[in-house]
Amino acid sequence: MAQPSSLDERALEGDSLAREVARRRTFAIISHPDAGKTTLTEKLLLYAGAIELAGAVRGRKTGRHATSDFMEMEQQRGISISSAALEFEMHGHHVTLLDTPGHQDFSEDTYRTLLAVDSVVMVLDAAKGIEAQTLKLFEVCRTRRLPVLTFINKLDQPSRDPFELMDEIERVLGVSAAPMNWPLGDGIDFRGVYDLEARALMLYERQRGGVRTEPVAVTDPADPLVGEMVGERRQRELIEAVAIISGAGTRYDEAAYRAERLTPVFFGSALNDFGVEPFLNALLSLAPSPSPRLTETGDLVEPTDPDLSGFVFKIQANMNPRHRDRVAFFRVCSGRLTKDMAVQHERLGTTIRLARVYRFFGRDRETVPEAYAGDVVGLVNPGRLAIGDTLYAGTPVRFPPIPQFPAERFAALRPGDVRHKRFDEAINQLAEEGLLQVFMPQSGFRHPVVGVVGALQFDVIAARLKAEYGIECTVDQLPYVAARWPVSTKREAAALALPLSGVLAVKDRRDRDVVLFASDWELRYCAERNPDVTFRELSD
Ligand SMILES: Nc1nc2c(ncn2[C@@H]2O[C@H](COP(=O)(O)OP(=O)(O)OP(=O)(O)O)[C@@H](O)[C@H]2O)c(=O)[nH]1
Ligand SMILES: [Mg+2]
Repeated sequence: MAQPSSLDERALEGDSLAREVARRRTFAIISHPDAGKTTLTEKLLLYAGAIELAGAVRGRKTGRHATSDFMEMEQQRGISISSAALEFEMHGHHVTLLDTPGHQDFSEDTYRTLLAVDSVVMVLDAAKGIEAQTLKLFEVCRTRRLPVLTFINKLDQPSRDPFELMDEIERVLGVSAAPMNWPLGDGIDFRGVYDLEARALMLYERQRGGVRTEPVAVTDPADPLVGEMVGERRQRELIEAVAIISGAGTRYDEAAYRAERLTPVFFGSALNDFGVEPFLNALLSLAPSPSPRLTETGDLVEPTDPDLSGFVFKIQANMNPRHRDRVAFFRVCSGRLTKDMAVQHERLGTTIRLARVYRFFGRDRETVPEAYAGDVVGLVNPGRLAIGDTLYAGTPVRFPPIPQFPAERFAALRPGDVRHKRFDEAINQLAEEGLLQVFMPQSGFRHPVVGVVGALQFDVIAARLKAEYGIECTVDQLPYVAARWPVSTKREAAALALPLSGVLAVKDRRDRDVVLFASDWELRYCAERNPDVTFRELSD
């Protein structure tokens, strides 16, 4: 694209950049497994008009699967394994939504995704409140300074007292919780929610074949209409609750939300489409547009800065059987990205051309002519892009590296047939995605040893090797719990003194020495016996 020549043109260009940035909302949905992230995602897409029919997490009856659970194993098991990017337009906003997996074995993928967003939706199961994995992910949001909106889900099932849930959010997460609506009953007794600001009842009525929801404006909770619609007992409870909330409760405060000191809380039921539409509207109006990003040197890159910059936070191969390729997911942090533009590859110190730029919708993709700060685009550029790479045009920048989680489980992979080249290629591609680390034993086994963070990842590896590469593979789990890269502090490295058992000497993909340890005991033993060697947790 030609550079704007005159001052006027530059000002116009700046205006349009500012407009594009202001209308963008980029967020991730997080929670403990099974709270309903994928279901909520699907319903948000439905309201946004981005899909016509909601798929189910376990779509056996209808044959329709959730858009964000596109991997075969996700559909079979009804869990999310890998984050999915979904982009759509709504009410003049350009929304990028990232549905993340809740299971801790896949949390590295979730952590990376949290680097690419500007805010977060936290989903809680109304019967369970704050669960372990939600707490962990919330802590990450806090360190990343991400504002959090809360959706308390599954009110159609027996739920905990809403005050107790609010109290738990405040106590366990250490933030204020500001209710935006209030539930009337729960489980089979669930009658809907009262919108505290709009003073409207949203009724939840079970009907054959579905649920009817209708906002009904009322003057306040004591309005006789309320009693008519939900019964006297529920009305009394609501009057009491609203009195407590307006007396001692936390009110929504934009500055506190943006500063991660407060989370606005909404109640609903994603599965029954209840409370999803008002939540989506609130999301668009409350969630922040893309914020400035810190570079590795501590400078801030403004989203409206005219020079393009951004980083790769995820790589995934073979997302769609029709396109067997490797996609690097790139978060734009500033400027305007246009198709075919030439950008600097910071790590390689070379120029690359962005010839294939896509916008994603689950597994589906379309070519994008341009993208702005906040957007997540898929770049197809096999082998040249790695997780954490910065691309820029104009002023050089480098975004902070994306830390890799240390592997805690190890297994030898034995392919059924002997197409070694194909097998090596497959393993290398999965390693590029950060799904596994590959090691070659120095002696003993002939097969590669892979390291992962959680055991479920072994199932994913076997399933993907079969589905995507046609390789049947046996996974033999090995009794090691840690990998360390020995680095000698002396110039002439002596041979390592290793115990006779409980360790395995291997090489990594870059042919560096690595030792696998069966327990802390062997690790301590080695550290004591090799005082001139530090055992580093990660290679880079
Ligand atoms: N009763 C009820 N069930 C729900 C509701 N929302 C989701 N579910 C069910 O809860 C289960 C888990 O939902 P998912 O959307 O897959 O949960 P998730 O948070 O995406 O789970 P992971 O991605 O595996 O972490 C599914 O069986 C859903 O049908 C709800 O509002 N009410
Ligand atoms: Mg899910």
